[in-house]
Amino acid sequence: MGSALVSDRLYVRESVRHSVKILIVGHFAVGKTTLVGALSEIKPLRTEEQMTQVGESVDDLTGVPEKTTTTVAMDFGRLTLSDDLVLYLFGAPGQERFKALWHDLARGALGALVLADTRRIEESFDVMTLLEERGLPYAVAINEFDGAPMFPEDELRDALDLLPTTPLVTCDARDPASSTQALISLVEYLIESKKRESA
Ligand SMILES: Nc1nc2c(ncn2[C@@H]2O[C@H](COP(=O)(O)OP(=O)(O)OP(=O)(O)O)[C@@H](O)[C@H]2O)c(=O)[nH]1
Ligand SMILES: [Mg+2]
Repeated sequence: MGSALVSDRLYVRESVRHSVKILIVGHFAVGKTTLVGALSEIKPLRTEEQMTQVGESVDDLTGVPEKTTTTVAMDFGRLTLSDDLVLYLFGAPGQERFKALWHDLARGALGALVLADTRRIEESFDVMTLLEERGLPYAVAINEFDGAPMFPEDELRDALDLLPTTPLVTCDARDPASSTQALISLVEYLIESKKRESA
């Protein structure tokens, strides 16, 4: 196919046989929009709205002072992971007030990548609980912000109360290669889980 549009990756490759919906979740300002933007091969759909001074008491900007907008509905992107597999990425807002929307976005998803920040680890629990309630398998990716504390993996697993099988990786949400690796760890885990279920 010599079409400029195809080579620009606007359309899904003809060889693709499987498409999978993946949620990108995590608390406020953890880097969800950044990660979907870094990964998406199409122009990501964003629903950013300006944050106001009134919102300062609701959405805690500690550690991300330069942040001026927040996602009010979803992020959407697409990533072709192999010749026959395409992932549709849905970034869901992390704040409690968007919970109903979160449930709608989760419909039909095969799994989730939970972004976490070591400066606010306890803020990841709400979203992990939501995933567990829905029975959605997930992997956790620590988005390494500059100056954020680093901990050994076993301490992080303890702090996040992860099952031994739950993948835990680190990433830089701004970096496509690093973010792709985080997503691959989730997809491998989903494939392994499916194999175990059907064994
Ligand atoms: N240093 C650093 N900054 C990051 C990283 N990821 C995101 N940021 C910055 O952190 C801020 C928050 O990122 P967003 O992608 O908007 O976070 P979000 O989770 O989508 O935020 P909400 O939708 O408002 O919950 C932005 O200013 C990003 O530029 C990272 O890996 N390192
Ligand atoms: Mg966002």
